[in-house]
Amino acid sequence: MLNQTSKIRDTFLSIYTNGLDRIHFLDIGAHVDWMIHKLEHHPQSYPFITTWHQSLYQFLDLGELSFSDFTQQISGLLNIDTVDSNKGFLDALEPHSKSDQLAESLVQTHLSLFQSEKVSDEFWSLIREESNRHLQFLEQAIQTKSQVILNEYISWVFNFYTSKAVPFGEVFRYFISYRLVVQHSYLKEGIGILDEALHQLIQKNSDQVQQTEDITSHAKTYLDYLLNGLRKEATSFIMNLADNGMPLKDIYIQIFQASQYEIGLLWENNKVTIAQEHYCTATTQMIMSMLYPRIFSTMDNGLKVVTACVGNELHEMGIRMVSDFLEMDGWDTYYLGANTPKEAILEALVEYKADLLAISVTLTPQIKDASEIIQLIKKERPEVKIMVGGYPFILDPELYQRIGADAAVNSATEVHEKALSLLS
Ligand code: B12
Repeated sequence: MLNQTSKIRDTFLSIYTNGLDRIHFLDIGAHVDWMIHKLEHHPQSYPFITTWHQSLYQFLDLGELSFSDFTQQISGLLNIDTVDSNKGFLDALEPHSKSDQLAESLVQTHLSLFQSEKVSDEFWSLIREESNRHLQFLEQAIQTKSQVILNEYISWVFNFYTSKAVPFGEVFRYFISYRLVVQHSYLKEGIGILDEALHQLIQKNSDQVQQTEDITSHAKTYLDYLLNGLRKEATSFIMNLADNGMPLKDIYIQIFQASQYEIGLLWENNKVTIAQEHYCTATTQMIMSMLYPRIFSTMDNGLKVVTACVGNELHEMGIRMVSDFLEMDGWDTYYLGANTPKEAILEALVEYKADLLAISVTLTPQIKDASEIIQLIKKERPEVKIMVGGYPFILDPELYQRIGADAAVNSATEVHEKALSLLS
């Protein structure tokens, strides 16, 4: 007992005499692990540990951090690399546990380390809902060897939470728990790219993180109508532009795509509600349908394409645009929409005798499904060319090769030419 007490005293002393600015997060991580181990194996030390623990909480109560304090603390966090000696409850993680189980462990770890009073109710429900996805992004970044995808995602997580007024300190503490769990799980090989992504985050300045897009005046007018619930006005605005000769492809890219990207940024920055985003998306889809008679009027070029989103992918407007652009260029298109099962895609390719399969992925976890379908098609229908597109392929231009696709392009405007070059 004497030893434990003096160790706790030493810990106090080292924290307070070294001063916050010189504290290494290596120490914090190790102390947290040590404390958990002690609590598990020596419950009699509880009163001492509790006192020490409370001080540690005060130390970690970084709710009032500025962005630069936050980045400084993250730099320290990156130095935790030897915490696996006394891992306590982290031992319970199965080496191959699935991401949903791991997400539960992450939530429990966070609760054990920081206790519920240190986690606001809103943040608590966010991390309960979203920890699984945060882990799936890391898993896919590891599997596809894509640093840039993780960089972008960590930055997104940071911006998404802090724009909801979650204090920097809470996000920081969550990153501590996330990193600890990753380090002791089947994802531990990802610790290097995770640290790099955290490094990248701290190099960004806070203004860059918050920026929204600079959109065209047509897109701005259209979005203003939608955000004010003026669906009829928005529809007439687009129909007038089309009647006055604005090319459909320009309406799609410069107005529909631009306003969708903008609404995404506004939602990410907590400036519009989910309901407003749904309303905008639904209205744009409705107007796209009203434009269909103009799309289907072109000549047939004899080529056939199946277009789809895979896995749990619900973002279907991008692939719908790809489909419509190919239709305008004379292709016969077979649009399957959101979250299409692998088998259904294969059946459609066979039944439809398609020359091309176009797959869209917006969320990184769906890369796994895209990769599986590509392997299946390459085996069962090797003559079909496969093109992929969407956010991860824009971020990482070589990613398509690593998952076995024949090509990727960044926008519906480039699809026709690229497809012709693949099929020639
Ligand atoms: C609308 C929307 C939704 C809708 C989708 C409804 C629908 N019917 O499509 C709903 C509400 C379902 C949704 C849900 C979610 N969403 Co959402 N969503 C959006 C939003 C605002 C617009 C998407 C869109 O319509 N884009 C317009 C199209 C035209 O653009 P595009 O997809 O990029 O497509 C173009 C190119 O990429 C390319 N392309 C695309 N596919 C292909 C394929 C091929 C073969 C080729 C060649 C080219 C190509 O060509 C297209 C045309 O030029 C985006 C914002 C954004 N930046 O996109 C967020 C966004 C994608 N969503 C996001 C998130 C987080 C989610 C959720 C996880 C939220 C949640 N907590 O539940 C869920 C996930 C659902 C799921 N399992 O898929 C984030 C993703 C963040 C990240 N870092 O990954 C974004 C970026 C919002 C944001 N800024 O934070 N979403």
